[in-house]
Amino acid sequence: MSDEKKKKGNDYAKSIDPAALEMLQIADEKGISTMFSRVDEVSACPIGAEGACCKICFMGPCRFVGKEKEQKHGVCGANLATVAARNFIRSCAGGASAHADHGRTIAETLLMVGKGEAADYRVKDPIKLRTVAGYFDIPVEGKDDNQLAVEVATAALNEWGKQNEHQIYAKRAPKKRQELWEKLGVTPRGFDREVVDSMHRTHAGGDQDAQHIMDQCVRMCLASGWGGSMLATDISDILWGTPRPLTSEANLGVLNVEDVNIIIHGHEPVLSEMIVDASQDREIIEYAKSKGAAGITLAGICCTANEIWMRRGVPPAGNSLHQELALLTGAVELMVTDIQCVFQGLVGVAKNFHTHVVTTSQKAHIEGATRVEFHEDRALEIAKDIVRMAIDNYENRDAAKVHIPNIKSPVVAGFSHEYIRYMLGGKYRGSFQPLNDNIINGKIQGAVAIVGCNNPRSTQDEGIINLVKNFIENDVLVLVTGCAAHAAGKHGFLTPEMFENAGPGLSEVCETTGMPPVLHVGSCVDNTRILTILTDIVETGGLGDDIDQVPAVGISPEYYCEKALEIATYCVGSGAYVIFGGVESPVRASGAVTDIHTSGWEEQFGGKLEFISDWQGIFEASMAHIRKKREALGIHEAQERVLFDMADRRG
Ligand code: NFS
Repeated sequence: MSDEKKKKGNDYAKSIDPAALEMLQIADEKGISTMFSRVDEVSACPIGAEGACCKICFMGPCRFVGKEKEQKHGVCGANLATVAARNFIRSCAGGASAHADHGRTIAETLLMVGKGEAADYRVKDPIKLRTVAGYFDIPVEGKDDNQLAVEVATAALNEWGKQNEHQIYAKRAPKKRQELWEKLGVTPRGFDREVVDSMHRTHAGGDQDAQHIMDQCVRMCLASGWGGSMLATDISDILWGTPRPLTSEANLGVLNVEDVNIIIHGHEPVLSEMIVDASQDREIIEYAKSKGAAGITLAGICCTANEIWMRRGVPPAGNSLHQELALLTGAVELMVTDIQCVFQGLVGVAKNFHTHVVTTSQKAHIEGATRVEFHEDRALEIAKDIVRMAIDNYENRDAAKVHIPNIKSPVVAGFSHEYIRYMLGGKYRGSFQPLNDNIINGKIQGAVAIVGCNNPRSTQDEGIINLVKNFIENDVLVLVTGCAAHAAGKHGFLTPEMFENAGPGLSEVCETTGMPPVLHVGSCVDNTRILTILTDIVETGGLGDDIDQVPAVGISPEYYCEKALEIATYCVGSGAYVIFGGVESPVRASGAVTDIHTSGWEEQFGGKLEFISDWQGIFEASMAHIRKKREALGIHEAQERVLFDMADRRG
């Protein structure tokens, strides 16, 4: 949606999700403010929205406005390119910090597990523990899980604090990519160093060359993508299991009027996994029954929902714009939160009901919320206290205020790259070869990753869903993560039967291999699984020798946050074409920085970042890119190739 259209306020649909529309009607009737209504009350600052305001010192803020703004200078002499580049890298530093610090917490938990200091957790995937030990060159023979957990966690935590050495995980990229990073000087050092470097150089009077700032931006984001975030994914798999497909249901209809309903919202599985355990405890369930409830329903919101959806089958209640709507059902006894994408508006909505909003992270509290600090060494005990608090609140529910939309869809989630290999090649011959073969023969034209957020300045789910639908119809395999994965699930796109809605080529491959045309790959931190998949595709052969040659596109149709910008940047640095939709570029005021993000990065990295507000434009640009990459590989003419079927695999 264009900014112009947005300025007109209410003249666009708030959501294409019928459950959201039903709840918004209730919000209107009750006069309860939500993100959907506040977005019309708070108009975006037009100068800040395009990255043309500099407030990093107190001689300003300096605003760059008017036709000649690119020729103007701030009090210090900075031009608009410098200002926009500094604004962009500082946003990415926020996003990268969130993702990488999430990884640090998971690594610290693994260390505690290994040392026997977090008795409620254990190593659930010892094979992955040994795989990760291999990345760090840690010998595994004769070591038990706990000893190895200590060694792996210690090595991993060391990555955050490295001074001049490069991150070990950078070696997981295709060889050619590593050489390119080396040549361009962007191979990432320790994560903490890269963020401090970025904040330091963008202090007033520091780095004042847009290109030079953007080079550091890529290096910092690579440190988060191939470092902190990828470690978050790997160590989560070690502690809670590498995902395999699980069935569940998605949307607000998963809440149960007869149960104590608990929503878990945020990002780190350290908390959500324990809440799942606590809510399944026999004694706790009996306690809920003693209070008159039929049982306990646990449901997730945002990315932590993805984590427990794909590992435990816990139903997702919705993406980030559903967080307030879930409370509006009046049927939620308690929402327990940790970090990121948990909005202050929740407390205002909860006040109208009996709902407790509980914050648990040392890093995050919301004024007016109930505080129960979470500590890994007493994890299950604290999780049980939180669940009991929800049960005790059940009797305070006002039946007259309860309205749960009867809307939910069946979903299958949890396609880790390990599982995709297994699904395509079987236990002993797991391989991406069948996928590559079918991309080469044109049955599958290419792949897109649809990732990231909701944003109330776009119609909720509209861009995501139209893109998913059109891509599969055009034989493009779709991978989804984060809030985009929720959208795909809510709208019925995460089932194997979806192959019937795919184009003839993709449909045939899906039917033969059992692979759904839309694969739920995980949470937002798990976008690193997509880097691994792309690297596997490259290493399997036949589709070029680096990520920028693969016919693939990364898309965030409804982005809202700094994390999304950081993901975009590490994907571009890895060679991907990335398109963001909904709101336009946050630094569009500067033609020079826009040029760096597009033609400049394409020349340097073979990938680029574009902002296209409407989904139709995103779709066309993506298909054109896929065609261009197929042509470059010489695979644009249709070829007939034999599909791998079960007999081939057995052979
Ligand atoms: Ni990621 Fe967006 Fe938040 Fe997850 Fe959802 S909003 S950048 S998808 S929950 S992090």
